[in-house]
Amino acid sequence: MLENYKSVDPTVSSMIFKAEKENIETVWDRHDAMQPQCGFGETGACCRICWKGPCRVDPLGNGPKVGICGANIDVIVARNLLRSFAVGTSAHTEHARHIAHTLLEVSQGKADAYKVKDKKKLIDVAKRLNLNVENKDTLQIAKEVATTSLEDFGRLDGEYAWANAVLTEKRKEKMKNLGLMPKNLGGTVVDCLSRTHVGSESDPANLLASGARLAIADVAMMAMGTELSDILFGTPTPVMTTSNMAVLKKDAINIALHGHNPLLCEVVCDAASLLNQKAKDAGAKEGINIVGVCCTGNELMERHGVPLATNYLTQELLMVTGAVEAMVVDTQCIMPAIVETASHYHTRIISTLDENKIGGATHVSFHPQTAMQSANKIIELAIEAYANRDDSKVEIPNGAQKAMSGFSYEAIISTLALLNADDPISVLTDNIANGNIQGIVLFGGCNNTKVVHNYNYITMAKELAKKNILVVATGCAVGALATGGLMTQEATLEYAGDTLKEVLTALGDAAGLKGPLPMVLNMGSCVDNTRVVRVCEDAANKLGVDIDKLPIAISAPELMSEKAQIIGTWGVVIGLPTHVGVIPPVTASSFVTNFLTEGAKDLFGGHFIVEPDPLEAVEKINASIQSRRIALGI
Ligand code: BF8
Ligand code: SF4
Repeated sequence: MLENYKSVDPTVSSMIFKAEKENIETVWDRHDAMQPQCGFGETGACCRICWKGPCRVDPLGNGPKVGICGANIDVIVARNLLRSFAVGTSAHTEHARHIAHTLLEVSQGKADAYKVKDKKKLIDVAKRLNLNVENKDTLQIAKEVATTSLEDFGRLDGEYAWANAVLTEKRKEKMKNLGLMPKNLGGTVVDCLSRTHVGSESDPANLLASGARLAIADVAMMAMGTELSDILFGTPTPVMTTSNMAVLKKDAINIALHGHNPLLCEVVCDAASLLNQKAKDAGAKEGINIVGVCCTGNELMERHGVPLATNYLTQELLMVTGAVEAMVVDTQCIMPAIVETASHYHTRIISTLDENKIGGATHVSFHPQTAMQSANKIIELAIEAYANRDDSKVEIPNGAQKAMSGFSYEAIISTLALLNADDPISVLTDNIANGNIQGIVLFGGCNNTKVVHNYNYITMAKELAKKNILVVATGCAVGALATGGLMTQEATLEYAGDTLKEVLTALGDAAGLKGPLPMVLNMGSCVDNTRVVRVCEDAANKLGVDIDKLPIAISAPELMSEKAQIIGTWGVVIGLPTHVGVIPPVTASSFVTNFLTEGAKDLFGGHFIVEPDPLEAVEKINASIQSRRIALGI
């Protein structure tokens, strides 16, 4: 029955139907055309590292057991994995670097479109980076925060400031003892990549260990990305908004902002409000309607309540509504296919980063110093495109889903403080200790054509909440759980177990919501996973343990990207059981598979749980949570 569905979002299903009618190819058509997918690639047994290859090693059958150079299956699988992790880390890092660099330019008066919006956060960050803030003005502190952050890329002396800031004392100690505490970002990435060069490292255990060091470097960079974004654009606070493809408006110029980095989308929003009248003059009665896609959407949703139209897998389908004037993209998770989809409509695809051009798109070069000019140009292009909209092709689905967003670490702590101003985190830890909240699960990660779009997220979140497990979400999990109606008070009342409902109601009432908090707390984009790490850190410190003892787990049931792979890996390395719902390409090596699912536990306390079935996955995650509760004596 479920096999007949591609997505559980009805607004997506109606656009799939329209795409079929209009003969427009979608990601699912290309998935089908790709079948059967190569078994060597699927299990990680294919090596293309040097030009003697490709080598396909056959661990079970009668084929070769080693590559032409003699690399065995464990080495091949571990090297492939490490390379993916390095790409994921690099992507997070570029994101963080752009933001840090812009903060530096702000401090030097070189980027007019930006300013320090959250001074409190700036001071908090400075202190966490061990900077002295006494007698310094805002721009001086901003300069030091930016400089310290940028130094982390190639720091020669001292400690990796952001790794230091993001880990618990106990975890730092552990990683130092294991020799796995990174010194800086650049050296760590280069070290990992150079190990995978032909004829370099052929010890799979050491390759995996360097992946753990890289994972710490990655979580540090993600924290940098989130925290510096909060300084420039504001720390999110709870906000009501809407989600799914029904957020497009027939009588507006619809601009979809897609990608990851808030530097661009924030300024496009500013320009849109300034040019709204021009859009009305062009005939769009409702002016400009900005909607978000993927993590850019999450960034805008958490800070400004901008509606989130959809997540990764369905980005093409948004244009099938025939009502999108422009899809503006920056970097990461942008399907090259959007250009072909747009060609069937009047939609302009506008790429913006010189280092992330999209073949066939209109390129408007974006730089922080001239951000407003670029943003104005983008809006002008969208207004121009509106004149070419073909009304006969327009079909916007009905029924936008309401959703609450904006649960930053600070917002969560402030909400807990409503019940105990002196010791906010104890509200959470006491309720964990007394069993009202059995544990916490963070949903993150992507969508994947191997899974019915959004199905696993929604199925699992409801089951976990029923078991009194608090659910939080980031990244494309937000798109799934928001469009699935689970970021609402109604969902808490309908699905949460009795004691979880009680706690969420006490907090919601205290916050003046006249009812519970939403069943799923929306913590933002993928880089914002580090907001959750801060909650974990506070809870661990309160309970006097490290994170690896907490009844907290991660789930990425529809994961695909390299970024999500390294996030899952740092989840394990900081001590959390981490579920993935897609079989990773490692199964050709029992050594690597066993390390990820079992061996990692001994070293780090966390491990991977691989389970495609969502209900089985809930059982396995819950079993991990329960065994941690027993070990804690609660
Ligand atoms: O950083 S969850 S598909 S959009 S990688 Fe990409 Fe995956 Fe979505 Fe955001 Ni994250
Ligand atoms: Fe084959 Fe070794 Fe070259 Fe990989 S590195 S392609 S296993 S020869």
